[in-house]
Amino acid sequence: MQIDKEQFKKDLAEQIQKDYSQSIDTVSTGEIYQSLAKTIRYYISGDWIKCKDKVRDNLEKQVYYFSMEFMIGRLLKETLLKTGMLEDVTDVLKDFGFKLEDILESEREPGLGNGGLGRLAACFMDSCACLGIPGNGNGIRYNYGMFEQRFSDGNQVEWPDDWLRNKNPWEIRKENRKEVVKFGGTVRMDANLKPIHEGYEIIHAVPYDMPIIGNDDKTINTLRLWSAELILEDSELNSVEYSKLEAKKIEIQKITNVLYPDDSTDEGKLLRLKQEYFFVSAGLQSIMKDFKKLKLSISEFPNKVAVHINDTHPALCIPELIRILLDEEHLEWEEAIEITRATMSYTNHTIMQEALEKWPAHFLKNLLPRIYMILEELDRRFNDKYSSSLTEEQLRNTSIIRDGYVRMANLSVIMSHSTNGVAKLHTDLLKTEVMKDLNFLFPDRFNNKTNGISYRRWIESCNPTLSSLIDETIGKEWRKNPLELAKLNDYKDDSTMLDKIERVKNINKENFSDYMKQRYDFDIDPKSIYDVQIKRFHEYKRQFLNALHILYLYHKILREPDYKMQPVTFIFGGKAASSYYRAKKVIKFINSLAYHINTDPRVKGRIKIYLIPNYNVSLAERIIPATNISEQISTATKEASGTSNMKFMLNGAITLATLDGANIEIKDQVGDDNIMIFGLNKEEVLDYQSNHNYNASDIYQNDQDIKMVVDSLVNGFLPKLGYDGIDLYDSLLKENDRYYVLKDFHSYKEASAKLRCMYKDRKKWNKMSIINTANAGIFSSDETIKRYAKEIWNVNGDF
Ligand code: GL4
Repeated sequence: MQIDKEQFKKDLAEQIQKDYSQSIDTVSTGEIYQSLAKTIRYYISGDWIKCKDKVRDNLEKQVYYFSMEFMIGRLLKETLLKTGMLEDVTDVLKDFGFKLEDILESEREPGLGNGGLGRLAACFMDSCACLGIPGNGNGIRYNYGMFEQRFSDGNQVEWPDDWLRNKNPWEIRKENRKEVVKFGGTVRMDANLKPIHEGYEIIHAVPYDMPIIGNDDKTINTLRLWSAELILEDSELNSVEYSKLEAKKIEIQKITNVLYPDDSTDEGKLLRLKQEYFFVSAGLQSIMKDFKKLKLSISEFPNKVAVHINDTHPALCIPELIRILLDEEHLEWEEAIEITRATMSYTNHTIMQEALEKWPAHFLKNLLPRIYMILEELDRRFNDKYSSSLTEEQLRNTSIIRDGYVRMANLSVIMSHSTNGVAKLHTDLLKTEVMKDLNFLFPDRFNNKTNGISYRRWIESCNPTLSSLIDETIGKEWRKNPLELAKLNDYKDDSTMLDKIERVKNINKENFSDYMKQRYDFDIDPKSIYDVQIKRFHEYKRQFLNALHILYLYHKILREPDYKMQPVTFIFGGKAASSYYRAKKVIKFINSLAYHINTDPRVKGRIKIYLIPNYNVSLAERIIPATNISEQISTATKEASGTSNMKFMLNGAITLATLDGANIEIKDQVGDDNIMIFGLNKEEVLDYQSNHNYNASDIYQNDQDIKMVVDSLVNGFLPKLGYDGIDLYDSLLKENDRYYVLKDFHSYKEASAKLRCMYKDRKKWNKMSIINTANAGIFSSDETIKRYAKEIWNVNGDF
């Protein structure tokens, strides 16, 4: 977008005056950020309106991506880049005496997600807009996002993330588009067998819309987040006593107050279910209203609307759409089912049993009686249709309601036209293990869509130095078509280019080290190898294995004071769920280890270890460009895909990985020589699991190195760890090491040593690095979204 700098200056100053009744030289950077964002939002609003009009007037099919999480990250820089306003706005700010960097830093990151699943949703929204696909997000506007993580005595402490304290300048509250969501009550059938829902409580859902900007200045889609609010002028409130209003308001707002209510109690679980229905119902009602304005036959609905269910959290989309079609549009069951199935598609993001959602039937019956009736009918129809062709066991595995639970994954597969996994291995496991009976019934519905990442954020925005080097080398075409990065393969033996690659990495490492010093007073040596594991803390992701190995190196250095090794800084980042006891013990372990290693003069800087507090998207953007070694070490079969693995690869890090998730596809891209693989593979893990022939104690008893590190969890070797090592010790020996940490220990140790040794030959390392970047094009979320659009959503377009 071409802007007139003088006009922009005036508009910005005026916005500041409106917002703060102050002149520009008296406001803070945080205040400038707010007014700047609003000015930019105003500048793009014309295109936003045009885009909505175009979609409506041309009766284009729209995609609605329903997700409980959208981890969008900071928006200012990305918006400036995509609109082409970055340089002009930097100049304008300079004229006013401000540095863009400071303003960018004052943006609070919306923490509306938890990990990969939420970040994927954000990358997908970005890709839809950039490809010109009318794709809208539908989610929840949580008052408090993912908690802010701090450490106290090495333990994780959770602080509320009050991200809306200074308001979100990108959003627009649309009270006139509010919807009513009904909870509770009873349902009876009238004389014509039509359901009458009575005695329910109503909650108003108010949408807040944010623009999702494409990079051609034209497509601007909408991320719509719903908030539960008390609307004061409504007649329903006549029945509420004035003195009780405040309490009522708090009660209502609770629904969208926090991401992940504590689900260790029934009350917390119920709140989560309420959240799920709340945004699903509001979203679908508003979609139906827009559709009806088109004045088409209802049978056209699936031709104009695709609803995507991001994991099962929004699976209530299915009975909710059926409810609308039956009760409000008065269709027959068969047609309602057909339309619903043709509209819905579902992505499964995990095979971890504990994450496959099951709701106690009585929760649904009480909270959503009409929805529960629909679920019962769907289950009855399914059983009627398939009971003769399935064994009792197959029927048990596939039914929607069984043993007093509603199984959301089965509902999603049975009632949608497409179910996809997120990496080849993951899809394969869904088809052959976790959902094999559903796959037997509906083989055509299962498909793979390997995840992807947005290149705008994960290289262009976060790694400008590497991006410019790539521009210089192969031209700028890769920014439009990331597959063009393959041209870098031609430079893998070009020593000038390899030197440049190294220089870029070193600059990024220095920048990162400076930032860490300034923000946390960490002393990171930019000459050391940056070996990084950033992700949620979970046993299957095995930060524990990484930490045990560091403990091993520590012992080795103490035992052999002159042991020579390439200095390494081990960097961790990630949060543990607040109720996940063991993951929190791993955090404590890493922090204790960091304390001892970083303060022990005998180590002489050979190894250092840092756990960066409050890992989030903005931190990832700083760490990833600076990383040499990317740790992707989950137990094979457990990580559905991973996406940070792709971000690291793109930025030239070398992956140290198990054969899990998308690591396998990364290996296929770069070849065996440019990735370091270790550990058990899928077959070996499945074999241990089915034959129960794994014995962790045997390994421990018969291996001196392993015994030494495991014992140091509990023998006082790390005084800071205190008694907190006991649970971790037990996880290995009492619980027989469910994630095969001990089994993989040696191959991990050797793989890690080999990589460090390879780093000595910098030319070879830089070559591996460039090969990684060159072959990362396939993991662009644009490529992934093109496949979703064509193969799942049936959206046409010239992409
Ligand atoms: C996850 C997977 O754990 C992760 O491997 C995957 O990359 C991501 C996006 O598909 O989805 N599943 C859940 S649940 N959370 C995730 O991050």
